[in-house]
Amino acid sequence: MNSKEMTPDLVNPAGFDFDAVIIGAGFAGMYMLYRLRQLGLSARVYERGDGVGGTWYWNRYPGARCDTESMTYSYSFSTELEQEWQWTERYAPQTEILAYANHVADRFDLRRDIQFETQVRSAAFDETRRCWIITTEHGEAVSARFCISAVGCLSAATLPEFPGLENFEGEWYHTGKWPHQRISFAGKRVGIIGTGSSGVQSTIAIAPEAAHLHVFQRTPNYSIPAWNGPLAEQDVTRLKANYRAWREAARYSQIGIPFESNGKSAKAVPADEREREYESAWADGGFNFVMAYPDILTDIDSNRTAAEFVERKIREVVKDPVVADRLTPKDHPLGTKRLCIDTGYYETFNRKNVTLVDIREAPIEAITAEGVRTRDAHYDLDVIVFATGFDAITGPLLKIDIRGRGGEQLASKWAEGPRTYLGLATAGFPNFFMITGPGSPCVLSNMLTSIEQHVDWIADCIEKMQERHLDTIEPHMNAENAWVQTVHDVAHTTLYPLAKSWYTGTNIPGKVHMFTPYAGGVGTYREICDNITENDYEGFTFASANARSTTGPADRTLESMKAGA
Ligand code: N01
Repeated sequence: MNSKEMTPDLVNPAGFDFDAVIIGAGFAGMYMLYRLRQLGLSARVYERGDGVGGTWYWNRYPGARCDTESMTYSYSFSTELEQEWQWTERYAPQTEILAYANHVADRFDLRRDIQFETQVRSAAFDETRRCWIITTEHGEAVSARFCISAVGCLSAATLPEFPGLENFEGEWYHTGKWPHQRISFAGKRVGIIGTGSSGVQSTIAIAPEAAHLHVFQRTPNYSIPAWNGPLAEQDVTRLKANYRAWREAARYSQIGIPFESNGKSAKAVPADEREREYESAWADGGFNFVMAYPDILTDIDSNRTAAEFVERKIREVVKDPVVADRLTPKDHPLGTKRLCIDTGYYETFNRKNVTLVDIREAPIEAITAEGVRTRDAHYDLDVIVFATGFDAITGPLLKIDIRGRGGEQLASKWAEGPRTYLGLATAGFPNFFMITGPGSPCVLSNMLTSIEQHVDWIADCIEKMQERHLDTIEPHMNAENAWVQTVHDVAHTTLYPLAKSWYTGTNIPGKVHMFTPYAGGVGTYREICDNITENDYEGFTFASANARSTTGPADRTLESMKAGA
């Protein structure tokens, strides 16, 4: 007996094609499908790739790996899955994460509800029927009661306009849309443009293979060692035995990864104590480093102590002092541009076949038939790798023509920046949910922790709507306004807004500059969401076919939200 047969009263009574359409079959879309099936609901997932995995399907560039540890960057919803899957390295390579995504799809029989190679073009709310009409690039149109975005935050790759690219006679690739076949760099002159996480990882992987590698850097970023390596059997066994407590700690942590904080201010402790702490955090590697003191991301003087430590490390590793200086960030506090996590990045610049090109000093003027021309020189290249990033957080959503009540376009509503309640929903767009949307911790967190929290919240909400025979849910405008203000205010208690980065939208010409993730921490955010649920969905408006009813108190005060009350 399938779940639909078990709960016939829950099945879509209005004759829509599906109870829900989910856009995207990455980790968010797959888990959402799993949870909706548990409720006995019908769902169709549309996925533009020909396989599951989202980010890990598209980002196949050499060296791509997750910089959250594999035992943490994984689903927690199934203890069997958790116990049976064997991660082999501390930080999993893209191939292993994609294999994991495929294993999940097979293990839970998800593929039968996923339509691959299908991009969603538009989603429009039909006010008369109270449903969403979703149309695809193939001209297919389906109706669904709920439309759930699982498009991810970093899935709209951007290629800036470089004059002359069409004349380039070599090969070129974007890290975020990497081909499926292996690309050989052996004996080739390669140029990488961009030094964010993708550029850092590709540099490390391509340098040993290429005849020569030119790294075109506009802005240096801080990179912290991962110390990646094989996972020790005893560590895996210990963590698997303790998984429940570990996951729970992650859920109530700052960034969805359990760290123990010393609770001190970096600038207030004696210099020798601070040095020992930083050495220890450096030796642990990864995001541990920025968590060494809780005020590194909120106090500029404390931040400087951490930045100076890393800058010293760069000078110790990189033999040429001019190159070391060029690799040293000068325009932003540590961690305010997304930290890179590497195994051997700075060391790569000691190789004879690697050259760092400072394109802040001498910008790229054009791509020519033979390579890249900067203001000062021409670089002959056989391959160019664009590691130029993404139209982050809002980009993937706004590529779809999403229209709510009265035909209002999401892009118009968000013309001055995204407006959401909790990053989960937006007023005027009933029954439209966003998994890890703008205004939630999203990219400031371990994505798997945040995805599971949002999916569970959405699934529980839909279940309650079924029980109460409610047709639609949407945020009340007052609650949304207060939340947008909260996200802004919390961001400005941190140093994040000081950097030009994809966090603030400054990497995209014409994009509104605004720090959109909720920076108050995963644990605090979860408590806010849970309190809202317990307070009968405070700030949300529900409606049913028979009567319009506001079941949640509409007006939330800023103070109550900040306090997570
Ligand atoms: O993109 P980025 P990314 N001319 O935006 C440069 C996640 N991720 O793909 O800083 C010249 O960080 C740009 O320079 P500048 C992770 O969250 C995770 O690397 O704008 N250069 C910058 O150096 C990450 O943060 C993982 O001056 C240009 C680079 O391109 C996010 O994805 C791995 C330019 C873009 O860096 C994005 O990372 C990979 C131009 N016109 C990615 N335009 C892991 O988990 C842009 N640049 C390991």
